[in-house]
Amino acid sequence: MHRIRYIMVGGFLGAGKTTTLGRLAAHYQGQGLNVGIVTNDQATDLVDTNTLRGQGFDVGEVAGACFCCNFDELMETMKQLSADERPDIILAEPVGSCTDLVATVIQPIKRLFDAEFTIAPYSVILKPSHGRRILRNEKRAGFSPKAAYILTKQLEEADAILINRIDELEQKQVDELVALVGEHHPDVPILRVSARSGDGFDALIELLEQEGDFGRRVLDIDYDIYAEGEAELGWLNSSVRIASPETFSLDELLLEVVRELREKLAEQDAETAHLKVIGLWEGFFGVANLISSESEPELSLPSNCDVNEFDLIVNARVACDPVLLEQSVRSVIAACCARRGATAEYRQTQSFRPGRPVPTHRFDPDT
Ligand SMILES: Nc1nc2c(ncn2[C@@H]2O[C@H](COP(=O)(O)OP(=O)(O)OP(=O)(O)O)[C@@H](O)[C@H]2O)c(=O)[nH]1
Ligand SMILES: [Mg+2]
Repeated sequence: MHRIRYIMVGGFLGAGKTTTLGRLAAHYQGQGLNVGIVTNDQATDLVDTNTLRGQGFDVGEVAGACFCCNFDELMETMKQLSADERPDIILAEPVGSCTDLVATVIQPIKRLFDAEFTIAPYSVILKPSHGRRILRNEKRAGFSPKAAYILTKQLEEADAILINRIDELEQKQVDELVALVGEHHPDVPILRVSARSGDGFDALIELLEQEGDFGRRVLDIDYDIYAEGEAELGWLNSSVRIASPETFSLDELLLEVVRELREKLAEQDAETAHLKVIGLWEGFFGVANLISSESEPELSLPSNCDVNEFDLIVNARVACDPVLLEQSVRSVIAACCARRGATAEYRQTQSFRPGRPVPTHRFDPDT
């Protein structure tokens, strides 16, 4: 029985993890390898799971708690992925507000499941806009000092740091970021990538093939600051069936929801970490995102579909009261539906502040 290659890619909310995993999965499948993906969230109804399944990948999900706090379910989910055919590779995406994953996920896999898995270098993606401000210690750098603490800890435990979105940056800006990250993390390889265009992925794939004792950078971390940083975020997952007597463009509606939510949240001075919506209908899907309050909403994966009925999933991670977040989501969806004479039937909504992380295991390789 071969050992499965465990490739985990971390990074803050909206950094580009799902886009990166989709690209890696397509690459490995193209090489004839059997690939499984595991997604993760604090609640059910994940845009990411549906996005990756929509692309034809075999995806298991750990929903309801992060990998570190629900380690047994991560292992069970990976076992399920192996039920039909044992994967060669499992790509895992942890929650974007999670850190300390080396001690609580990689080390436990190494210690308890060494016969079954080999560990690839743990890569962490840096979202340029956010990362630059935090590493430069600028004012209002990233929600709050406590949330910025999470991002810096994520980078600290990485075997490699990926500077993403280079398709949007000038060479000079990329060089500046590489220098800035290098000042803080002088011993860590830094890769320049675009998950969107695939630039830099040859180097990433080469890096991920390296054999060695990866996942060793166990953090010295203050769980009080970490927990308070996470709890500053309002978290919302909602799934809604939208139906109208008239046909309308699915993509326009997805973008409208994100655009109007952005406006509503700006009125409340609530900073967005990542707002993503997916529309699903009969095998078609479209995705729209907003990755910060300053950026423009975008249709990252168009469906090019006209529909009169579809399932909408909203995942919002915004620094505000979750009650206000839910009210904002409901009023925007109501307004978008009203314009089309459509109805919205809520299947499920969960809105909350993430609770304190309590890892199942926490191992230090030196103890
Ligand atoms: N221009 C550009 N956009 C990108 C790139 N990578 C990701 N994006 C976009 O950034 C947004 C967020 O990407 P995701 O892959 O969903 O980010 P994530 O890290 O998985 O987000 P969470 O799971 O919410 O933490 C999407 O709109 C992507 O299309 C990139 O290299 N260039
Ligand atoms: Mg994701």
